[in-house]
Amino acid sequence: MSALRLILADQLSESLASLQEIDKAHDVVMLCEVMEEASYVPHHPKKIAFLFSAMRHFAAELAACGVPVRYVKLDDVNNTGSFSGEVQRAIHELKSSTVVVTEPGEYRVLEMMKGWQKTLNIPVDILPDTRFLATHAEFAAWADGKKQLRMEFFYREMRKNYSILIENSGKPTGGDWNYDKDNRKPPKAGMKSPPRIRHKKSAITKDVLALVNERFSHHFGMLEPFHFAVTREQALMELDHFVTHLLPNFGDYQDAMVAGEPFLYHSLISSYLNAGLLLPLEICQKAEAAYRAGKAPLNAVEGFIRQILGWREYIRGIYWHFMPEYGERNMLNATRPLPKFYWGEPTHMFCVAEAVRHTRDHAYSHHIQRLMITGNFALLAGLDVKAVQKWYLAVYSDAYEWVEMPNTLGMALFGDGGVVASKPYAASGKYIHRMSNYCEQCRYDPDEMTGETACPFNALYWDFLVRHENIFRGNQRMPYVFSTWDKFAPEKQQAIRKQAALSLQKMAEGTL
Ligand code: FAD
Ligand code: DLZ
Ligand code: SF4
Repeated sequence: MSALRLILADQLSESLASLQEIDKAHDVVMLCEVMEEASYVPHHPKKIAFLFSAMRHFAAELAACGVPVRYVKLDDVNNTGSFSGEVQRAIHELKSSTVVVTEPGEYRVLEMMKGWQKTLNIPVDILPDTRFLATHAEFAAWADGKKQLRMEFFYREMRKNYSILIENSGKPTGGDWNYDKDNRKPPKAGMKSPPRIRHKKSAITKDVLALVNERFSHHFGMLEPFHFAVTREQALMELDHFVTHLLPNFGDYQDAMVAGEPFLYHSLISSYLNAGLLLPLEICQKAEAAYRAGKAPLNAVEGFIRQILGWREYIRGIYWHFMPEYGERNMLNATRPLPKFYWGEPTHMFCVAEAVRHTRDHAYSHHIQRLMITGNFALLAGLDVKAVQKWYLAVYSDAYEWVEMPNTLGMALFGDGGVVASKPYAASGKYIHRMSNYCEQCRYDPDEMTGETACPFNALYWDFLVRHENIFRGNQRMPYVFSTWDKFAPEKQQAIRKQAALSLQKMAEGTL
């Protein structure tokens, strides 16, 4: 028996199921850089460079432990360009008798793998991804029979299952499950991001940067400067830096947005966690230890742990529970083409331009920029859900379909019909003005509803709600919204809708 063990770019953990019980005398571990994966959406060059460099470092670490490794580089002459092609070539050359994989993070790839048994005429063993903290079966059991799948209740179960922030009495630490009432403050005047770690480029990284520059410079996004962690050791440094220096303020400024400050108190660990360089439980345990040692307050620690133990696991559960039908949903029939300003063309909306700038420069923008700026605009303007998802999947270094899709389609666009979000995350310029200093630098005015300088988010907000009145008027979580609209004089209502139409027209013309 000789197994070909294929490891994907987002599976770089020694604890991976398909790396256990390896027979070093006969088995071969394969990692391959393939054009199909690098270009099925136009991934940000930083994302491609991060993944290729992390793959090469991981392969070298395995080889140093005596594991036979077959590493296929993107520019190897015989590279067939796809997972299927590389598996076929490898089993032929190595005379493998079986293929072992860990389930991938995307339905498309899972279907591909399932097909190999037949097309390549070889047994394919697809193992569960034990890096996640809730199995598919556990999520399905939790979801079973529930009318609404609310993250908050799933999260409480996860806290109990893993004894995170749980006292001996079984009660949540501090008495409450959720401390968001103490979180989410607007930014302080003059607030700056604390310094972040910058990792020195290894020879491997330098080679990868040259390759990515040559092959992918036509993709949206700046390749350099490049300071990503590309090994587990470096990723652990990032985590320690965050827990020591930033976690104490994480909760307070989680939703704040500051011009020129892309990172603030966010952890920046999602790329490392999703690629396998960090594991979710170790992150939660380190954060809890900081609280127990009196080094970070409970509101920050609980809020941070909720993102990982709660939101991240819940989002993955939703993806696999509802796919493939989930990916076809478009509850609000959103079909407008994605405007070019998502790809860096100019827009006068400072908040949107700033979120896109951060994205272009860092392959990163933080959660509230993704949700309440680019996501909110896409929701209000009715942008095509598939085009928006493709954008999010391409431009962020942490994006894989299992996590991108429910966040985009479900949370930001309400396109799944309210599975992830019980009400749409729709907001006017007032919210953005409160949570950021963006509006001070914008040509639009968040206090104006109509006219040349009115903030486009304002009229679009009302227009969106009225367009979908049949869905939202009865929503119990939006009690005052329609009563406010109803109180507007008919002329005001008409002027707002006219202003929204004008903004959509300007958006199409590229002048918004
Ligand atoms: P922090 O703010 O420091 O949060 C800590 C960690 O919590 C993150 O690293 C992440 O692992 C986890 N987390 C927080 N929120 C979520 C969430 N909603 N879903 C899953 N994990 C969460 N996250 C991705 O990892 N990949 C994506 O492709 C992705 N696409 C998104 C698209 C949209 C429209 C929205 C609204 C959110 C998306 N998110 C995605 C969730 C979130 O925005 C990112 O996880 C976060 O911004 C990553 O930055 P950070 O590591 O500094 O996170
Ligand atoms: C995103 C990505 C890219 C850009 N390139 C590769 C690659 O060359 N080789 C590889 O193994 N994986 C890559 N990936 C990640 C895959 O697309 C990812 O594993 C699937 O989408 C499943 O999550
Ligand atoms: Fe954004 Fe409106 Fe503020 Fe301009 S005024 S930054 S468009 S919210």
